[in-house]
Amino acid sequence: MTLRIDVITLFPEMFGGVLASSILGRALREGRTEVVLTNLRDFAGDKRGTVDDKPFGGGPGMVLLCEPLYRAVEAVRGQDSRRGLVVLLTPQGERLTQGRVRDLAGRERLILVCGHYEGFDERIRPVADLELSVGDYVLTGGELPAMAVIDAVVRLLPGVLGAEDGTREESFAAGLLEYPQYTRPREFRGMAVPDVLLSGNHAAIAAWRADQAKARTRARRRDLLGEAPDADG
Ligand code: 4GX
Repeated sequence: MTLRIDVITLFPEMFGGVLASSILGRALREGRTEVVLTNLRDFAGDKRGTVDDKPFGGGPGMVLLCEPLYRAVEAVRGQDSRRGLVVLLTPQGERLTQGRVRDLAGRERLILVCGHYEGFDERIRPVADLELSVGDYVLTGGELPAMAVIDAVVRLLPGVLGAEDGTREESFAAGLLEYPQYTRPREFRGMAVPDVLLSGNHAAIAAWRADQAKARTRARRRDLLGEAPDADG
């Protein structure tokens, strides 16, 4: 059974280019997954399509209403017998990692909920099985995070990438950054390709790459090695 991904959003048109292009576009055309977009506006309680209101207690900005969102989640749920994991995109969520991406890719159905505006009514939280954040910065809505989740998940589905890329994913599974890569020309603006890569010695190449991956991870992302990050973060 192929993974079904539902997206509940006020801006379904934002997804068009991303879902039609490149690897994601091909995966969808080949039926390796299915993405169903649902407009939250369709679940407003009035003809004007109201989905937000001013916060009780005052303060700036608008707050997403619970009722349209619960109606949308329940309607979307009913479109398929698989229950689906409801994922809310928010900076307050668990930071997305490749490990979580692997977990999501193994499920039968995901329901991604994208909020807009400054915030949402706190009572929306229980509708979600999981809250995810794509990083510690503030976006205008959950759509770009949802696209990041879709992209990262779909590339792991069977048949989406070649066998070669499948192995590359394992290097990140090992918790390291990628080793440096080169292609032609052998020299570009005074920068030469390391001799070992032209040596034809596959064992030496593998050792060099392992070494580079480790050194680069230590220099740039010590946290991935389970060590404290340095003073620069
Ligand atoms: N990683 N944002 C969420 C707020 C919001 C409003 C209504 C739900 C309902 C973000 C991030 C992120 C901006 C998405 C604020 N949420 N999401 N939105 N970083 O910045 O995931």
